[in-house]
Amino acid sequence: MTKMTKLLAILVLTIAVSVPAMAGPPSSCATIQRGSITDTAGNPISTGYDQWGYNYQAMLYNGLYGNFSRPAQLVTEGDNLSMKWNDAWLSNKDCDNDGKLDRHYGFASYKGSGAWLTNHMTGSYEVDGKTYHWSYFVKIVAAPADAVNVGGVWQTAGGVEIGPVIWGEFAIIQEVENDQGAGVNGVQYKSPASPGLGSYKH
Ligand SMILES: [Ca+2]
Repeated sequence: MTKMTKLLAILVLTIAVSVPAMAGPPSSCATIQRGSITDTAGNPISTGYDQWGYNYQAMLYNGLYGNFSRPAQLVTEGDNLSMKWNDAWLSNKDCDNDGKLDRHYGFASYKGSGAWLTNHMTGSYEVDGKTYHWSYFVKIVAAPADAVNVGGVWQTAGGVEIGPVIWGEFAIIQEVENDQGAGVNGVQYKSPASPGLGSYKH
């Protein structure tokens, strides 16, 4: 055994031993697999895609735009919507034991939580018998704890534009739009501070 191999083996062992004692989600966190977590209507959430298009375990939505609000009567046609989000936006665990998936766990509100969400919409429309396709992609992040809302635009503590305010505590940091019929193509907005989803934790 070379010195390096031995060192690596010791490192692996140290990590294996120390992980259970390290800080992390409490062991009492309920999981989707256990079946005790419910949606807002009180129905149990399960793993895999549900009838609306949510996969809460994988933190994904792939369905019709008209179904993202989980309507009682499913929409069967219309524009498509894909969403992705991170743990801070909507966790796949219930660690505060209220029977619901956690939002901004460990933080009083979304602001400063590092939460992010992406939406990708696609659709088509007809004008004079011709079909046009369009798509819209947007990245949304929770504003950092020290961000300031200046006239409807979040700014960093240093005064750099993060992006337009949306839903109170959030900022739009990137928009990409394509619409053949309207002649719209490509990046429509890119945050001067950063278009990176993981850039706004603090
Ligand atoms: Ca919860």
